[in-house]
Amino acid sequence: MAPATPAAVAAIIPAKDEADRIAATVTAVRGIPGVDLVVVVDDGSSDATAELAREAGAEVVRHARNRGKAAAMTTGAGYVARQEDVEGRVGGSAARRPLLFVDADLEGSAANVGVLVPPVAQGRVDMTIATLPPQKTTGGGHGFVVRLARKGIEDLTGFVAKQPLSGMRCLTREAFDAASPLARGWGVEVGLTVDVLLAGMQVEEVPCELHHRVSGSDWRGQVHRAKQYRDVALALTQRRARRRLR
Ligand SMILES: Nc1nc2c(ncn2[C@@H]2O[C@H](COP(=O)(O)OP(=O)(O)O)[C@@H](O)[C@H]2O)c(=O)[nH]1
Ligand SMILES: [Mg+2]
Repeated sequence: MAPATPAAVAAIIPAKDEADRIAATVTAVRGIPGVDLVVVVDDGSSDATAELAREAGAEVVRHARNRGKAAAMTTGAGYVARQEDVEGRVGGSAARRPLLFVDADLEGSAANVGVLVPPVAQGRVDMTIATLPPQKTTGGGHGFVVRLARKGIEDLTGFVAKQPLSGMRCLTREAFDAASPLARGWGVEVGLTVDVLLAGMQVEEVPCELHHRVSGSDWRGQVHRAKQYRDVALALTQRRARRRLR
């Protein structure tokens, strides 16, 4: 029988200016069964995110300049692969740790992403995605980006995602490789879902008790959503074009 807890999982936390939350998030992720490596990728923060992450027990990789979430995830996965090379984990991607991507703004609730791990570690699915309960504060968005993402994923793959933009995911190294190079910026989640499914792999959404900082309706929130829309649209356009070429 498969073990109840996997031998090893690597957690990757992309972070930009998360000094208020990163320590609590790292501490919670370090406590997840099976997680033996926690990497924070500090994407050009102007605050103390990197120092606080290190103090909380994470390994920290820094981008000198802000390069976006997808670039940070790629950097994190590369860091894990190099660690595994040093450890002598040979035998191709199957010998490598599943990767657990966790947003930096979840604080203590990040402990609950642990439910994403067993289905992947036990080989039942290739990628799990967390779905979040209604948040304590409501967002200022109107669901445009979510609808664009959901419809785009469904048209390309037939998969109907409840929360297509959720960043909390656990996936095998094979699944990560199938989606690489990752869709840029905020298109990364949609790109991952489409690419993993089109590679013939299994994806499952798993309810998870998570609470994050919700983008508001102020100008910052609007700018965030505009960038998300642009990046999601680009990720979908590229994948439609690729499908036409096949
Ligand atoms: N690498 C990287 N991560 C970012 C950037 N901006 C935000 N993040 C991280 O991406 C995650 C999700 O961002 P967040 O602002 O919470 O977006 P939301 O959850 O979609 O509202 C958090 O872990 C952030 O720290 C960025 O420019 N680069
Ligand atoms: Mg968030």
